Amino acid sequence: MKTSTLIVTLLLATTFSFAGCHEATEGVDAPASTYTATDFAFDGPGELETGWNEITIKNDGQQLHHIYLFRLDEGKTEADLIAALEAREHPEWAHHVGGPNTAMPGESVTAWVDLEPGTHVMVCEIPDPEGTPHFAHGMHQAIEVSEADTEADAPKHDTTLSLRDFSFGMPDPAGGQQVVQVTNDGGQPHEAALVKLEEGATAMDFIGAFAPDAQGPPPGRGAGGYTGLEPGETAYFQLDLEPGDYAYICFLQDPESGKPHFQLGMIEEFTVE
Ligand SMILES: [Cu+2]
Repeated sequence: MKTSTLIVTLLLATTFSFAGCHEATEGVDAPASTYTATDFAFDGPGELETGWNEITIKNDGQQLHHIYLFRLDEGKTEADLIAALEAREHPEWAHHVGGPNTAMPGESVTAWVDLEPGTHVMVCEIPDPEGTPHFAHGMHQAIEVSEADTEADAPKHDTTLSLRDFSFGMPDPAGGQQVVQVTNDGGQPHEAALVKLEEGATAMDFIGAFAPDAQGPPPGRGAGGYTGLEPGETAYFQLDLEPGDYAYICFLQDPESGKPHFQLGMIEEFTVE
């Protein structure tokens, strides 16, 4: 490289980094909180403030875990929610706020959540090998959300994901680090559970491996995503996609048919080149 070219390159790099710097200081960065997941508990802040929050699950357990936040109507308690969830109910007074989806043991997943004031409860709905959801083993934590003086802005995003009744809408996937803006354009709460599939495996092979009579480990691994989100709401999550086959899956249940959404078509396989 000639010296003159090098100088121009350096000047351009400097200009761009100043431009990036300027944009980053325009808004308020979302405050970041980490929740450590073990088998079976969460450990993290019990108080947060309204607006965008960056929430990370750090899985120090042996099983898969996620963060699924509910905001409760006034007068309802953490015990009320756990009793309802144990009865396989998702009551009207518990609003799906979501959070970072499946983190493998030893890994972390980050999402951005827009919080409103009120009592929230964080649960893990992932089942143990016997089929009992982790919240029934005590994996839940209450979080009080109070009004912030200055609410943080939403993060910048690189791509989008639309949740619909019953499908996923997304542009052609790209590899690498990215922030996904997820919006529920449907009429029911939905989630996006991302799975990285082993070569030759389908998303249904992966789901089938969790059946009570299934043999062997599932042909894939949890790779993040976002847990249940109310219709009309938007959130964000971070991905780092290496080449391979993936699938978004929604495990939430359709109240009318009693079927999980993936059985109604809410399952989307894609390949990252
Ligand atoms: Cu769904």
